[in-house]
Amino acid sequence: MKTSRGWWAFAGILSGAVGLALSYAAAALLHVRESPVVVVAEGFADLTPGSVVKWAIDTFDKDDKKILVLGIMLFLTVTFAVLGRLARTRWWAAMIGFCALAGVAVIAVLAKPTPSPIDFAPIVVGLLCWIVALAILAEWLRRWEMVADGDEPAIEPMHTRRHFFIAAGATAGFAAFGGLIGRLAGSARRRAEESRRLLRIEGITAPDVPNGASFEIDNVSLWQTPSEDFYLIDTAFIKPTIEPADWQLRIHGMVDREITLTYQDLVSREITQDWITLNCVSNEVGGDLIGNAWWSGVRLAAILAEAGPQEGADAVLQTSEDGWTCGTPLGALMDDRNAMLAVAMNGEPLLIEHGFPVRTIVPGLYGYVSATKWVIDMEVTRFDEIEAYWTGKGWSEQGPVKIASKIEVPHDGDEVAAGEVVVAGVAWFQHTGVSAVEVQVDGGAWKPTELAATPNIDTWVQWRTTVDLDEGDHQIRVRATDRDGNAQTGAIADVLPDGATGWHTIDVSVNA
Ligand SMILES: Nc1nc2c(c(=O)[nH]1)N[C@H]1C(S)=C(S)[C@@H](COP(=O)(O)O)O[C@H]1N2
Ligand SMILES: [Mo]
Repeated sequence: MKTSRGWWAFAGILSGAVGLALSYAAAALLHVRESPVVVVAEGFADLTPGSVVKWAIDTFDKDDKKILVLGIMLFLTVTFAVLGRLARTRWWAAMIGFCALAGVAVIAVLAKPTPSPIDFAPIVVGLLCWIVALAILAEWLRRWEMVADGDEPAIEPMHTRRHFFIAAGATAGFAAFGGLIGRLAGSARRRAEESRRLLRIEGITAPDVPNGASFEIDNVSLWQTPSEDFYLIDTAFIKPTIEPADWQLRIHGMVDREITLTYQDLVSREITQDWITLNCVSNEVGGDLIGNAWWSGVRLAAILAEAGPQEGADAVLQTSEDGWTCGTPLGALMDDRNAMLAVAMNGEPLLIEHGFPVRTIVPGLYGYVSATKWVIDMEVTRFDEIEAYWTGKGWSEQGPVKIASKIEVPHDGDEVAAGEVVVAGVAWFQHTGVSAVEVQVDGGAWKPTELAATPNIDTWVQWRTTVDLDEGDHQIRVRATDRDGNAQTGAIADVLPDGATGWHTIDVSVNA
């Protein structure tokens, strides 16, 4: 009995299918906007002459994209069959084939406007699945052939054949499973995106950058960080997709009255809005893990007061839908600062990545102890009774922000022309405020800079000055002083356990 070439082609197609299905699932779960096949289809469409595209649109109407994807799938099916047959005698050729297909997807992703590393993950998943699946199936096919050729009479022929079919069935099962996961995850995301798009929240106004807050200097951070550019930090491998209608927040623990809020309950309360700068405790001196936005939401002080915290409570353990936790000082949530359950950022409902539909924002605290995205539970408690996600990993229990400043113009390592050089950047000390920013050249005297306006003490402030630099290498440093008159320390501290300190220092070479 001979195994037909057909079974090798079949193994190739099955391996191809499982790789495609799992890459599709990976794309949906990781919220990569499109699966590799769709990215390739789009890249293909971009490269196609306009007249052909127009013909396709006219001929196939709205189905033109589907037909393109279908065409690619057909091409892939044939290619997988060929690669499967090749694998019988020339394993390496099949591997080169898989890598070439993955390479096309990589090129298509690179051609997109803003590819991020995560966009390549589905391709890697697909390629690995192709190789592993074909290796397993090929192994059983080879044994089957050996038995058929009578090389190894010790093995029962039916037995090895059965093994091949079991492996093939499992591969097909994985492919179906991947397809299903991809569909489900993708549709949950699409539904959440859709409800976010349709959401209208009463009382939310569009941001309006305060007069004089921005010096409009190129390469200095925009005073208002666009939501799409706002830094992202979370432990959620799969971002929660919560529909507002399904969202609830339970406030319980050391309270007189437990409260459960629905989304409707929340947004029918009085809306508070303000400019607030949020930063990460992991931000290195001079780093980018900081952003400033117009946040809209409902003040937590009033809600917590209704719940009635009991004597002795000093903390609120917040939990997100994905199980992340943080411990926030009860005082910071109840004093006069604008600690809120935010529903909008920059005048639009929160982006899913930034906590849709509801997250916490507390001016003056690092994100890791306060800014819970996808928040669903608040337990009023005591610090000595809780351990939160990061405090269990060596980070400090309390995370008040530290005063900081950075130089954004010139950039570290820049070459500039001798003479008057503009030096500018931002400084921040949320909920205390910055009163002065000074720069120092080559360790000389500290020189004051001009500060832009700020609407409150919770935002960053832009600063600028000019320094006179002559030819050669120079070092520029910056330090801020807070509104209580305390200057930022030059002592260097690591981000662990409670935030970096030290003066941001840059080197420039000045040309004649
Ligand atoms: N659910 C959840 N919320 C979270 C986190 C997280 O890992 N999970 N990380 C926190 C940290 S460390 C920071 S700095 C801020 C960042 O918020 P952003 O991603 O919207 O900029 O979110 C906070 N909220
Ligand atoms: Mo953070």
